[in-house]
Amino acid sequence: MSQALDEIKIGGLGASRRRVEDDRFIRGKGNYTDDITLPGMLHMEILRSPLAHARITSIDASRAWNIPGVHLVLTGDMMATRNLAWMPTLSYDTQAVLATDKVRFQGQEVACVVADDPYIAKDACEAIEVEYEPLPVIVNPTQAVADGAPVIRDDKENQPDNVIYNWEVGDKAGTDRAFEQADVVSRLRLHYPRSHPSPIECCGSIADFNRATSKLTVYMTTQAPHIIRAAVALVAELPEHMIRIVSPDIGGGFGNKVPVYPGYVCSILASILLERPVKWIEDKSGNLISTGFARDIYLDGEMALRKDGKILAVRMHADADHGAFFSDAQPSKFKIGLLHSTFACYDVPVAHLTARGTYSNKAPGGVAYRCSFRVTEAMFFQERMVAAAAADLRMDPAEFRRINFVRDEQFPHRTPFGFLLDSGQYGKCLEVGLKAIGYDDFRHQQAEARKRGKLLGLGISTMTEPLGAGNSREYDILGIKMFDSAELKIHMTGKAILRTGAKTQGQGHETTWAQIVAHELGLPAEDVTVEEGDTDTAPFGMGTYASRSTPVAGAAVSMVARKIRAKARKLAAHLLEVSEEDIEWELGRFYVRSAPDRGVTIQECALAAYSNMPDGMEPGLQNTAYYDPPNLTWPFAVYLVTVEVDQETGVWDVHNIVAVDDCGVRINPMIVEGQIMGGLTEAYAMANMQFITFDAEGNCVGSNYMDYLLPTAWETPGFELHSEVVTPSPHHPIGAKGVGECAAVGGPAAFVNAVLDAIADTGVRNIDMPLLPDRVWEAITYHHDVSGAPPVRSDD
Ligand code: MCN
Ligand code: CUN
Repeated sequence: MSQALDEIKIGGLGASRRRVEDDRFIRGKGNYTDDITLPGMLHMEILRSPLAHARITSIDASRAWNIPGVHLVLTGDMMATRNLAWMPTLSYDTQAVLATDKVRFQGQEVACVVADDPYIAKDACEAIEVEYEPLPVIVNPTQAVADGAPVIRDDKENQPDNVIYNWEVGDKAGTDRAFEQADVVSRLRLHYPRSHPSPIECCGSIADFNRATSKLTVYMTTQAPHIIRAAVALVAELPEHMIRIVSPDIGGGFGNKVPVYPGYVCSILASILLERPVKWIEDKSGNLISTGFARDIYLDGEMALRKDGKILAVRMHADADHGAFFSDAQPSKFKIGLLHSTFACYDVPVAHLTARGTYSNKAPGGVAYRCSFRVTEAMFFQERMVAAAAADLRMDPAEFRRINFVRDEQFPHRTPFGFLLDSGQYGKCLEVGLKAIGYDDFRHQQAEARKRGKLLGLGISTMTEPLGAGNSREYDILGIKMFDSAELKIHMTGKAILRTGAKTQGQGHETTWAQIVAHELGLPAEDVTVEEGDTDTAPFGMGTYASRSTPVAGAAVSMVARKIRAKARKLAAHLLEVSEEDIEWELGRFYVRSAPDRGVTIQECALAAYSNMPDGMEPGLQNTAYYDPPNLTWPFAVYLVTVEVDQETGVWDVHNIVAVDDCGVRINPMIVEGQIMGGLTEAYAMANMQFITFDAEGNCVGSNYMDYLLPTAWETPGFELHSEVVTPSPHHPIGAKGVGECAAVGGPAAFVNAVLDAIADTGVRNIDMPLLPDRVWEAITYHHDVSGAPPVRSDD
């Protein structure tokens, strides 16, 4: 006779619970970094370089110092006296905090002013006189390795050129042999342009050094507060226990808020020097010109194919433009992130990948933007290659995928680059997608439309993403192993507070983590408060990026709740006066196996933990779990897009978008759908309208929202989402896989494939993103590929 609670009713696993955080967000009651005002707080602004590459011959800040209301002017030389002119990056490189010798990209931080208000600070920045001696500029990898190229990083010993790394993975000899057996070799070269996460809230920090207690508190926009605490301890040489990093509400991160930026460091030093709180809030152009660029990678690939469509081998090379400093946050073993997750969902017998990273006179690039460390590039390349290969074989692209997918019975599947895929049903996802978009019908309509001179196209893209770094064996950042944590305290009245080492930026952790607790313990989700982002209270964790929260911190939430349940079971046995072995659990309640009517609720156990514990038992009901995942989780998705291209103008319109996402068990289906819609919107933006590029002088074209377009609800097409395929992760405690980035990762290729399918008759194999109308028009009109980013275009 079961009295188990209805899990959906208490807001457990699978409940589309409304987001608790939205109550404050939509009322304008969020507490963002810029909302915080501390007594005596001063304001900091940054002076940025107008030039991309130049020697600094002099900096005269005397006029700025004399402006009333100015408290401090920081320059590189002053930073140098404190050993803070340079800082280490998360990829074992160094980055200038404030420029001393040279500026290396347009927008680079040259000086800072701290004043009574931000307007005085901004005016004073303009009063600083900097003399520059311009140097030749490098804006792409070809220029970076050209003979006689200026060495950008002449500050570094043992850096004779602009090459950061050469990296390779896979089996070269085996791949070469497989190519000899090929019936057809399909080739493609493409550029994934620079893109910018561009969260609505820019970066910022408020540093508050208290001389009386020697404690430094920093409120800041960071996705990884504990890593920042460690970085500040090392860079500023402060004891770690005297540093408190608080990440309050974050207005979107998308990867932009993972790196350490000079503004953070300067505000901290300014607060230490002035012994007053110092606030730095970046403006939009500062954010767009200097922080967190992603992609900017040239990919060359070859696929060895058998006539019947089987992939025999893949060979690829990546040229990554990292800008002036190599500051990616990524697992240290992998110089080009997880780019080698490419082709993971296909049964490729053998593969080889080489990658070269180079410096250029651009802001640091290569950071992850809604991708698990370069997976966006990996999947884009894969799906564009697959489309090209199917075309070369004159095969239907759906059929080509079908024959090459890893089959259900092959899991766990080892990829040629060494990853172990946990689970999936790839073929089934594809069938659901094809049916939903009406694939066969569409092909008829397409043929009909062509007769009438109308260009319709359909693009397919699939993706599988390695989500959930660690395990700690393989994944670390600067040697810090990647795992995560959760701490759960159950109060005596059965209400609870949960804290994790992750940090929500809009993903809804306050809602979903409580659902996991509800699922494990039967406490109503609304009785569980979730807190993240304060290093003084949260257990140590690596933060939120790479959609690792559900796979790692979310798993820790399950595990800590199970520890609590184990102790509650002892309390239940004590209350029911039976031995623990005679106790059974059902959601929210322990009962006596032989007498199911006799039971106690989890709330009664909680009260007993403080008021009636058995002899010898430690009082209280709280615990912490650190979770080191055995493997990554591998969600899978199929995205299908139909478009109509206008021949005369090159403008293309989206007709339909179908998304089939299999992210294992969904904690909150509504939140998952929101994540997918957000990702598809970003995918559409990258494919259609976003272009941050650089002219030959290194001027950043696109550092404002007139050039770099953000789609609103008005431009964004509608989506049809499918959730019927669920393949639980076999190693995650509740079978969930990450999902936060899937659609941004897999989406772009669907749009590009659709446009290229519409103009297939022209023989054009590639148009690089963004598929702006002039580029599409050029391809249609001249029947040639349109590749690369200005100023280098393959046809120049
Ligand atoms: N979820 C779920 N069931 C699953 C998987 C996830 O209900 N099987 C829920 C989670 O509980 C969580 C959300 O979906 O509330 C996203 O979970 P997850 O996939 O674990 O991703 P993270 O929480 O680690 O979020 C990071 C991811 C990244 S890396 C970027 S970039 C991105 C993204 O999330 N940035 C975002 N989505 C974003 N969404 C918003 N609103 N703002 C950002 O900055
Ligand atoms: Cu990949 S951008 Mo998110 O990892 O913060």
